[in-house]
Amino acid sequence: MKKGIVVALATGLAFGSALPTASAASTKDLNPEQKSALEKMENVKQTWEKERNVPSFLSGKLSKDKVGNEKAVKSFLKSNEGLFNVNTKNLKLIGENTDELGMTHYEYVQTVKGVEIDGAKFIVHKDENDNIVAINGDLHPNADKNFKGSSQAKLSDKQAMKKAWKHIGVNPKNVVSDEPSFVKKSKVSDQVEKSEKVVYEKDNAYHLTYKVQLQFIDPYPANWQVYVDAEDGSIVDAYNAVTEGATTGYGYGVNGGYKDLNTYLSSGTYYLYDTTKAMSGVIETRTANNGTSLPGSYAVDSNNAFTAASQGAEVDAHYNAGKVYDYYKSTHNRNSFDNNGATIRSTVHYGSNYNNAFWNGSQMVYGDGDGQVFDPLSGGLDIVAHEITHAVTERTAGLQYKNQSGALNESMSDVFGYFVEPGDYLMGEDVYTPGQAGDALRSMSNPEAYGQPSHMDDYYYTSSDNGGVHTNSGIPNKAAYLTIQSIGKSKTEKIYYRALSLYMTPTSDFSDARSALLQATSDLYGTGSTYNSVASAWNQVGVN
Ligand code: L5W
Ligand code: ZN
Repeated sequence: MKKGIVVALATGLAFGSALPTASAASTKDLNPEQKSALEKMENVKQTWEKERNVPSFLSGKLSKDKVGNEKAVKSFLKSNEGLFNVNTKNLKLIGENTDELGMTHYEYVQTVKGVEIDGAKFIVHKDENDNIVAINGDLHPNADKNFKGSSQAKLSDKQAMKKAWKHIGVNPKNVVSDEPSFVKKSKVSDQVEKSEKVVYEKDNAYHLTYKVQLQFIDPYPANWQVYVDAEDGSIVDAYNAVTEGATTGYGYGVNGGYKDLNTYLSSGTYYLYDTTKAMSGVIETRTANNGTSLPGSYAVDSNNAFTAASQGAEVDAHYNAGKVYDYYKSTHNRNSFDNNGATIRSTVHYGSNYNNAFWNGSQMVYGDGDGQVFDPLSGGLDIVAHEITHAVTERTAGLQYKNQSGALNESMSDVFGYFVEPGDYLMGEDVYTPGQAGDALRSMSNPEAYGQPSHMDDYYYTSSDNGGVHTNSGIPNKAAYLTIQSIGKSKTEKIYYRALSLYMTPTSDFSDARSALLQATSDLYGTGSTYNSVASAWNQVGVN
């Protein structure tokens, strides 16, 4: 509905002289009856519905005589029929309530041949002294004249509902409503579909319709409003009234930091569901609710503020996954781990006191830690980068997760953890041993500090941990550290990504990694000093 602007009129003013020319209710549009009705009112503020030439909001002292009851209200309306342009007989009282200020509000709906016009509510407000002080709502002066057809429906409401389901292309047998599970789902329940007869205005024509409401949450959130012509069954109008869409919220991470979040609103609930990555799938975050079944349920919030302490793990998993996506896209033009826009799913609150995180071949999984060894592991951006890099490695080099290729796989995850979160050469420090400052799970610059070798002379032979993949990764980690120190992060990350995605294979060992990195270096920077620096880094850890 188009609304005009509000203009104030002082009583007794020559009508029109105070009206700005831009006013929707230009005085020349008012008929003499309207003018004279308004002149009898005092201190009128008014807004007009321009196209129908009826007031949509009037306030002031609108009634001369006291209006003590509904009958008096009706006769006030009748005496002002020329102003409102509708037959008072067609206004049906649907509510009357007196508020704590002593004002009484009379609610009417306009009808055509006894059938209500959809949305045509009109309210008369009187103060405690029985003066009408405001009138507002939606009036349809041409409803009778432009009413199409008869007031008798040819369709039954069952037939109308069938037409509505057909129109939206959903089989009612396949929908799930959000009723509690104890409600029997043997048939489409009243909650899922409703129908009522209304007159519906479309392009100034008035149709007798069934307003059919179809509400369900699966296969997608819906609150369809379908207007089915009651005579010929055609669809006069239809829209889904569910408020849906991408939005931004916020929350606090594991260590209390404020984070902006890309979220999604559906049916009044906010999801950690990020649809903002162009040409890509989504980034979604779930919770296992301290169980172990995956993928778990969506992490949600009722007001888009993920601020509860228990939501810290969800906030960081979501926020950090977005950061890692952005790193791979902006630095390597890689669109998600599969370079084809795959959805990045994380599940937090996995198990109880679980001191680990992993990529399970299709998603990330994070424990909460026991609070001694670890805080919730998604709180470490380098940990999140480590896990997503396992997915990248799987889809590129495919390094087998055992012995040297496995240690190389682990090292790639740590090294890209550094690239995503530079600043220090430590791994996991943000969530590792919360009671102890300055320590970490691993160090790339000083692997020995956390029990890892940094030279082939100290290679650790074991049958546990798939041949010591988390131990021997210290050797390639140290080579990466030496390379970064020598040629800088920017060249090193390009070399590493190129080697991982083009030259390493599932069985690559340390020596093959050296060859792959040197080939990538030669491709990108030739065989001069940069090349020599990379070779030297590997020489220093005993791989030559
Ligand atoms: C952090 C703790 C262990 C790193 N995965 C790892 O291979 C870790 C997962 C999360 O080394
Ligand atoms: Zn790992």
